[in-house]
Amino acid sequence: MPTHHFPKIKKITYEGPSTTNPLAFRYYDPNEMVAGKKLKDQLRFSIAYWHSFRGVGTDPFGPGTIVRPWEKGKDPVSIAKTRMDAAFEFFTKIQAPFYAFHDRDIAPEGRTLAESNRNLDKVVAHAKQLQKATGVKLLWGTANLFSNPRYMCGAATNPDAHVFAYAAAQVKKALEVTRTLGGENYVFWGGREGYETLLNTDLKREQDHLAAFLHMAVDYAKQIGFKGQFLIEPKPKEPTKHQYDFDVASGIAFLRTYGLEKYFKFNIETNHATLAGHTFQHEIEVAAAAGLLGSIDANAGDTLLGWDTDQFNPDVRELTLAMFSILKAGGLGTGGFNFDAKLRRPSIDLADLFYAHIGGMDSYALAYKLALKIRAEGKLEKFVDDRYASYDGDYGKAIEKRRLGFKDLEKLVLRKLGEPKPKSGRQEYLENLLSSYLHH
Ligand code: XUL
Ligand code: CO
Repeated sequence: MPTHHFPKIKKITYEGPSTTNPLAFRYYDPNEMVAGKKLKDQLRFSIAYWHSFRGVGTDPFGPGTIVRPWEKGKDPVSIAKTRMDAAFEFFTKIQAPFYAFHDRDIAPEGRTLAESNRNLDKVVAHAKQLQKATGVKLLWGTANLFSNPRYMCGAATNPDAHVFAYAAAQVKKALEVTRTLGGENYVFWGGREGYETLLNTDLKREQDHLAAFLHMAVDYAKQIGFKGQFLIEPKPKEPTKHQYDFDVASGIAFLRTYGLEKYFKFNIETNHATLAGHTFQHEIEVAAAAGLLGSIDANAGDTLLGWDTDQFNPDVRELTLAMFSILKAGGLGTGGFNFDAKLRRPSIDLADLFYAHIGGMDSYALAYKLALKIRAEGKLEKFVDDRYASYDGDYGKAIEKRRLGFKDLEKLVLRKLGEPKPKSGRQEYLENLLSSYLHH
């Protein structure tokens, strides 16, 4: 594999918390054994192709600012292959074991679907070689069903069945290439599956169509022997005013309404959680409570901005709480931590791509270790267990088992229990306890 796209930057290695080298890890030591496995196998970090190799820093007020030296040449397929060489050099140097892509990130869209498919096949063959040469694996694949103008009114929820059919054909191919590359999951993010105004929208029909689409994907995966986990990535708004996969709770309701809950789990993105008015940890807990926690799109928003800024997340407190809930739920299974995060518009140097991911990976590695410690000491969990201990007692247990009704409980209160004794929720004590782990 050619290794000349980042000539000034060597493989990033672990140098420990006291290093002053900005191109070294302080907490992420990929080969460190933690909780019985190498850290890289515990965290399963993944690089988002669309941001790190297709993002150029555009915003609504101006064009791209980020110019990469490998983006040269006339033939878009050869440029795509060279770009992919650069990407795999980066994955290797940053020590990320996985990557994730949309079909149109890795290969250029052609004039027809047939041409797009041919382009994809050529680049996928190249990806297969690079995966083999480097050992880097595909965490998930997905289809871009939102950039091309044909999808301006949605893909599976488009009022035009012709667009639905086109999107189905595109996802068919994306599933095939994800299988070819050994993708461990396949993601559906809503893209433009939502509405701008109810004046022109049949909401019920659009939701029925989305469900039909997802059932077709499940059926086709069975036909081609794709065994990866399907994931839904909720987002409440942007690009549409209202996205149907608003948050995990509405996603669960949707999946159960249409008999899809056996086939899907959730890919939870930090910034999408905050846009929905939730914390990251809340979305993780809601998915975990339903047994549907799948994977994480690791990023952060800006609390002062109401859109998806997709930043790398330096907030170790937030991440420790998230990790705590993920560990409590038994981990992510085939999922991982995919850095769905992009450089700021003025961060134009190749080194910035490294600084960004070093920060992201270190924050998660530190948070993971802190969460393990919190769990090992068990003080937080013990507090919560004690708080609910009355449900382990005789009538509490009977309530949980639904063996008692209103009449029984009325009798119990009138004859025996009387007035409950208030107990403190101890929030401030618990905040201090959490801080004691963060500022050790
Ligand atoms: C958009 C977003 C997507 C998905 C993949 O907000 O997060 O990049 O992760 O389609
Ligand atoms: Co995402």
